[in-house]
Amino acid sequence: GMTDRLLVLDEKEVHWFPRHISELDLIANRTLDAGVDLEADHPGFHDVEYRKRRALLADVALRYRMHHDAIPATEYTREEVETWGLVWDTMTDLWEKYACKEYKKSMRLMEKHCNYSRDAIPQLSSVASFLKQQSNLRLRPVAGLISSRDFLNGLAFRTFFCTQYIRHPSRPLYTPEPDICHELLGHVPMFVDRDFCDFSQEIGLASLGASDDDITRLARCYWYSVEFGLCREDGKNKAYGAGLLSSFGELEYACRERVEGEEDDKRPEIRPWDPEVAANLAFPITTYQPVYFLADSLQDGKLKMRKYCEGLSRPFHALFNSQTETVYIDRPV
Ligand code: HBI
Ligand code: FE
Repeated sequence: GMTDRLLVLDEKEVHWFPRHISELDLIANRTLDAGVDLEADHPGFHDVEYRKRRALLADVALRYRMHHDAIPATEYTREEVETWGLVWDTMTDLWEKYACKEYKKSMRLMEKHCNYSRDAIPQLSSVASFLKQQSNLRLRPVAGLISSRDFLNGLAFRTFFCTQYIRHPSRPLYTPEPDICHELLGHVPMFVDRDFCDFSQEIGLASLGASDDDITRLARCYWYSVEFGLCREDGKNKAYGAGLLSSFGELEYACRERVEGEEDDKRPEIRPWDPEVAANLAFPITTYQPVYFLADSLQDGKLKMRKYCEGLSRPFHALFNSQTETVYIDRPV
């Protein structure tokens, strides 16, 4: 298809990339196998009802068209709401202690404007219109995991691909993949913050037409910041990464202060946020992270990210016009 083609810019070949937001429809549905078909070790693999539910929600995402469609309402079952409530109840004290101030502030707003509570799973459509208003971030339903390139290309358009299904009820505090709890409780409150959206979009813009090696580097930067980032606040380490903010075990592991006499090998390594270092450090996906990166602030994290992206080699510079929802490119003449 056209999205697999190369573009030729100034006699250099670059990977195809979307130029208008509507073209995200061309990449959003390229779900990786493990994104739609559950793998044999998934907690829901043998559960026929669960698999039907997943297929239904996948269908909503696959049919969605950017620009034409409002996100359809989803009626969640009682069991799904119970899973959500359990995650919520487990996380509330931990957020109080370890979430960054931007997260906590946004959480109050989400409660007020988007019906965030332990008793109901908020509707994506309501969350999406709130985010549009606050930070101009867009949500776009997706059926499951997509490639790093496709996922990051969405961020260039200030668009976050968002799953809608929930984890299997047999393991309410575990999920091998993003789910609605991870998206709405981990990512969304951070996306109320404009600096944080700029930060994410910076990575996205750098991913357009990037080489495969640069995509790997940018995906690592994304992982160590948007998913597992820490920032300094009043002399303490707080979480702004969604992977931490939606994980009861790892949030405490990453943020709690050292206790008297504790051995170093029980503690994660914490390094100052440096995209150049993060870009070259592979990460595990099935265990707690051995290394976390600590930014001075979200603002500082964003400036360092911008500087790093400017240093990547590409025959053009990409800019997003939010009025036309188009990416423009500047080429050296
Ligand atoms: N796909 N649907 C979806 N959600 C994600 O959070 C996601 C993804 N693909 C790749 C990815 N995240 C990251 O791990 C980076 O590779 C960008
Ligand atoms: Fe995530």
